Amino acid sequence: MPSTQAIPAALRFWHLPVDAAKHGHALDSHLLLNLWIALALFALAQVLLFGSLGFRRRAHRPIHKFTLEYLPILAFAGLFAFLALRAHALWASQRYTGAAPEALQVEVTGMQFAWYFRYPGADETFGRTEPQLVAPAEGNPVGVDPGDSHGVDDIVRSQLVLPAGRQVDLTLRAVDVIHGFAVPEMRLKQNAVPGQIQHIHFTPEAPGEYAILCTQVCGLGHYRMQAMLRVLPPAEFDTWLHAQEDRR
Ligand SMILES: [Cu+2]
Repeated sequence: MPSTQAIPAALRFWHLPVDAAKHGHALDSHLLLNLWIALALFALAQVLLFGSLGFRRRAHRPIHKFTLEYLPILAFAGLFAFLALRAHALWASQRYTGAAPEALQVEVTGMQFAWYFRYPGADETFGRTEPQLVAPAEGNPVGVDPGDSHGVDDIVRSQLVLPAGRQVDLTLRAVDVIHGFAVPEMRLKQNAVPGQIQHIHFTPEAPGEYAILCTQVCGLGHYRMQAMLRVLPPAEFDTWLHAQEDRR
């Protein structure tokens, strides 16, 4: 697939956003396969439609019902089952397979109307959170329990910073209503649902800055619920993370 830069500016409006994640190519290929098949079926339908205008059925050559009805139905059922199962396998590979043990753990919390990102700190374990402790104005936006020693070194930021080339395991939570965590360039979209923990893992590959959106209409301030994802080269990420640990 050509990169976005290789496409003339006038034609970019229909093109997909730049693909900056490892799994992006497989998803884009599947999307394009769906579109090409839809185009081919549309063309076939037009050929059959116009062809039938001049069709004269000859009495001595009856078309069997199986050929006319059941065969196309079976063919379409097989085609759509193939596309659906392939799509499901791609979808499930980021959710059901489990992240690699060495994946970077980051917790994402959605609330009206902001995203917060928590890193587990040096002990690599998230501290306990309590809904009644959520207090953005007092510097505890995700409700980390100060009584839990694992939470002492947790780092909470309003910007998501990740290293390029390393798998990331996101744990999504929401504190009020359903929010939709989406980063088009990372081909990521997953709802954050109050009372549930959602996991999604992926590997960002291209360093850069990408917008994090909310794709659920979550209230009057939904339009301004945005955050920034910064993907850094691994060495720069390590420097950034150590600086955050010192700052905390
Ligand atoms: Cu939202």
